[in-house]
Amino acid sequence: MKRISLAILLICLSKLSIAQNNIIPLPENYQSNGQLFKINKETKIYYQNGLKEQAILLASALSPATGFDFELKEVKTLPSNGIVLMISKKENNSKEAYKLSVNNQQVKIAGNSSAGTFYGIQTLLQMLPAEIYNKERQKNKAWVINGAVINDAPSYPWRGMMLDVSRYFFSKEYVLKFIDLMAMYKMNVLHFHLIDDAGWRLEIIKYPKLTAIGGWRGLGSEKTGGYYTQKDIKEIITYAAKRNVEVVPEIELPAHTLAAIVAYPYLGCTNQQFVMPTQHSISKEIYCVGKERTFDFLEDVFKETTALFPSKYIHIGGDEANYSRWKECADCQKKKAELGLKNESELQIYFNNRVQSILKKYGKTLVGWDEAIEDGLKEKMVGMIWNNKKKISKAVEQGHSIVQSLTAYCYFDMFEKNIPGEVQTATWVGPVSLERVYSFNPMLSDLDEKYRSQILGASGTLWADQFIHGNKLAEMTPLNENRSEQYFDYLALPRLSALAEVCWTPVKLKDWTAFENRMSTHYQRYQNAGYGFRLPQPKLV
Ligand code: TNX
Repeated sequence: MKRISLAILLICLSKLSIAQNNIIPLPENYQSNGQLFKINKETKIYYQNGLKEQAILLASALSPATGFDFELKEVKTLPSNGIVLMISKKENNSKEAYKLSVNNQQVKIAGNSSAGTFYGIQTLLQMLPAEIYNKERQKNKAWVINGAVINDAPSYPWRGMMLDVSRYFFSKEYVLKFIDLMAMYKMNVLHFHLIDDAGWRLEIIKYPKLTAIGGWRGLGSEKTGGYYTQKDIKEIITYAAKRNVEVVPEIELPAHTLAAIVAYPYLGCTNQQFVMPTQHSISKEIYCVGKERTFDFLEDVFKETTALFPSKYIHIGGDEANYSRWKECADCQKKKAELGLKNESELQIYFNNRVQSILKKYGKTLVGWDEAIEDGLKEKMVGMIWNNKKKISKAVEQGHSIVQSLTAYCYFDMFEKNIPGEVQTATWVGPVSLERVYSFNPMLSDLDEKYRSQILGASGTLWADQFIHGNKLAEMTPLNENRSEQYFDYLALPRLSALAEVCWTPVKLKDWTAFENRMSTHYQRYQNAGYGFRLPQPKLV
């Protein structure tokens, strides 16, 4: 720990030109006014427009480190002092926009909606000394905020992170803490990769074996895994919603489904009993497209899933389907002939259309990896592009929307830099450095103006296929503090902060050197808030 603190100090010292405004993501408009506001034990938090929940969140963020017990008060007329939370619609039509004004007497946060107010609060926390994120009381600290007027709104509505909880089962507590981290950086979509070959993590009441069998691998003391009960999921969704994070579940199909096929062998083409994998590989077992029972099963699964998740989006994966089973399966081939389809790719489009009509019934929009965007889809979908960016222009012309998750910028399971002795998890894309993430522009430079709003934003991924044995890699991590979950923090940070700025800040304001300078104070914030992270190599050391 001491070593990390010293390194942080050196990084701070190496950035002598630390700007006053170290906020990440950089706000759209920041005007300093030379005044100062000091939070002390007399400071009150006032709120209007039913923002009690936000006031409670703010007080609980400020109390531990300051040691102050804030009085919360609903007010009809605007007071002239204290911290004021309110909703006041501005010209900017984003519901996530806010105006934050700080002068000698008052901090006023006016959001376009409660989401905007929440983001104003996150900005305010970043204007305070980094110690504000400490869970213990910081004695003799002056809680001073530089006066400014900030008008701010996000560039993109989808500012996401994907957690692969299938290959590595993250505890509910980790997920909640990860949501806090996303909220700190104004990210708003948690893409929850709940299903894959290596584990089914979502309780489905009608099919208990999905989790009883498909949630575990290994035997005896080697047994690892777990799953989220529907109660856990509701808790995660409620916690996230309070922090303006929408949880989008991914129910992979037709491939990446070995765990389900182990639990219910009839879902596969061969009816064989397979076992849960203990090594990472992409299984060639796939849901049988030739059997109606497959669709009955999916109908039931989506009935429970859509009832559970309020998001209008359901991700169905659709990536990396190996068609060899469909080619060998008499029922699948019969179906292909009946439908007059030429090949197995068309069978997958048929599969997706069947799923899409189930989702439509529940008022949901389908999200899929880029393999799922094909001609012949009956409804508009959201394509999450990890690989084939050539599909984007045509997809938007066809009315689909896009979230960018390109491997070269958004795959945080990749190592960041070649550092001697550093354990590299995934390597197949090559390094994804902080600077590279920061350089990402989700917008296509030549995209016609009329399609631009269909580029919804970007999403980082924390794939966990390299962690299939639980702690194997984590024991070798540079953090040397042995838990896999800390290693995921290490993969996520600081890259998540860079992606947050990519998604939020207008591209014309982006500047790598200025970002690096602002970052220098954020390592301390991560540490105080209890997150693992990867330090850049300080230039002066
Ligand atoms: C590709 S991208 C995958 C995942 C792996 C990841 C590892 C995509 C849709 N599929 O199954 O975990 O690479 O980097």
